[in-house]
Amino acid sequence: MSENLFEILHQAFTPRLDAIFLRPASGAPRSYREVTARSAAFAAALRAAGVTAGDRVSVQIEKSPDAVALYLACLRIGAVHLPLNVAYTAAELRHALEDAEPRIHVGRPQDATRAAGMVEEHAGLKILTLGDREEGTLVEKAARLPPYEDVIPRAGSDLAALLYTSGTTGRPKGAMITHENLATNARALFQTWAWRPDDVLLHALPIFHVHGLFVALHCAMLGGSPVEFLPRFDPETVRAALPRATVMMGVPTFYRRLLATPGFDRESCRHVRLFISGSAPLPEAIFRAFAERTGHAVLERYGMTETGILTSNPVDGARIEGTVGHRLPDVDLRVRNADGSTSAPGEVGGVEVRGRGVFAGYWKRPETTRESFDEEGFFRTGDLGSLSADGRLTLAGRSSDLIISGGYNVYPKEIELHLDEIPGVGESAVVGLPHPDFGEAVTAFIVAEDGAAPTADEIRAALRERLAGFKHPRRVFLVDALPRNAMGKVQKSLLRDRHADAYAVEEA
Ligand code: MLC
Ligand code: AMP
Repeated sequence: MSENLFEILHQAFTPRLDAIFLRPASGAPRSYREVTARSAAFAAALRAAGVTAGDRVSVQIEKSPDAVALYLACLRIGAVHLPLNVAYTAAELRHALEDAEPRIHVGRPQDATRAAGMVEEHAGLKILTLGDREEGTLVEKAARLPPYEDVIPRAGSDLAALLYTSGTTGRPKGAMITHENLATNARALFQTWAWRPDDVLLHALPIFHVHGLFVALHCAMLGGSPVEFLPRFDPETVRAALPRATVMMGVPTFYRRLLATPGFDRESCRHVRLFISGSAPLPEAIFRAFAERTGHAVLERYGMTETGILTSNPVDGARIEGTVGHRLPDVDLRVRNADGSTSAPGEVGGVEVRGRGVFAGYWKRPETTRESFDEEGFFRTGDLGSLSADGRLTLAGRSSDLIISGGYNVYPKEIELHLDEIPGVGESAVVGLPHPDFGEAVTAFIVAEDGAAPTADEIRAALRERLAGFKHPRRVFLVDALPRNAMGKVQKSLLRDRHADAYAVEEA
């Protein structure tokens, strides 16, 4: 039997084909039937452009109902969907294209010139824009073809998506996500969050990451639920749309900004049954302030690109601030000490997971893949945590230097490599420092070469071409030397401790 995720989702929402699926902030709402039909139209255009099962289709486009239809079109024809942050620069895009070798790249119309250059560099790559009806766009090509209504059979182990996530090496690597991974996690969340027939999802997340694309949209599709589909998180728009919603998912920055929004109160949340937070730690102060203001205990869950969602606080029962709850069905989770022994309850160790939701490995990186799993098939998440006697996980930080800024992951190494190339920079160290709005802020420490330090403007200008804005250091400190231990390794913890208050007074 085919295990194509498209079929699983389609079967689930078929009883509600004529109900509204996506209600964008502007433009007409789209029913499940319309989005399904659009996916068949895009599937025809992709196939006509030569995409076959297993081919990668990279997309760097704005959030829209058509972007969702394109994702479904990829699933339908067995192609591997590769979503990219719209903030990525040409250099970041180039890395993904070189590594993933997609058959087709679908970009924004305004990026057409940038994309045209890429075609010359990547033999066999075709570029399309989603566009409107102009000549050569995906939409226009689809309109000239009969829709492709079939669904290509897939095994559970076949790839459905390739998501680039950074590594300690500094270069993003593709996490291979299968149809089974996605279906397993979608079902587990649907069940754990007790999805209801009358649920309405408020969606203000980007759809190039696990959170907005898989976690949020798959739950809605399994329920045939309507989605208030906002282009981005704007607190005022969210406040205005909330009275129509029963479930909202977001990163902690969303909740902090909502609390700072005039008029956001109990009345704004009158129909909401569940506020869900994840992707970064939810500060206890926000949890408490939110509960006080709205009467809602935000439900915190924990996950990763490589694994999907792993644990969740309960819908019924106590949601304990500072903990990320119990493991989901189908997740085998343990906490181990450095010597390989199982940590005692309350003892902090490395979080390791196994199960049908855990990814198939890193694209074209068998060695890194092998190193990420242990001999029993457990994936080392890199997160540190402890389990309570009743199985609740509390995270205690990360074993890597990963920075999470407003829910986006930033790997210091990637930034340091670029900083070190700037004339006048001798060496650099990048750390995350506590920030009132983003949770953590990317912060750079630079040692000048021969005393000729670049100015802050020069650094900004150099990075603009190379890195998406959310990765840029919010502050750059010029220092005489980086603190090092006896082995010569930069002591980032000292930098973090010494400058912990750097953003304490920054206007949030
Ligand atoms: C934007 N900017 C950021 C930023 N987002 N800077 C630091 N950290 C961020 N997260 C910068 C831009 O580069 C730009 O800089 C300026 O802020 C304005 O851009 P914007 O797009 O208008 O920003 P804003 O609307 O304020 O965005 C903040 C945000 C957004 C929190 C709403 O970042 C967001 O939606 N985050 C969600 C991320 C997410 O979905 N994560 C899930 C990963 S999946 P300049 O200099 O150009 O002006 C995952 C697994 C799991 O982790 O468990 O879910
Ligand atoms: P990503 O690689 O973008 O999928 O990010 C995954 C990482 O986000 C995890 O390894 C955690 O470090 C972090 N994360 C996700 N959810 C939470 C949470 N609820 N609390 C703390 N950290 C989280």
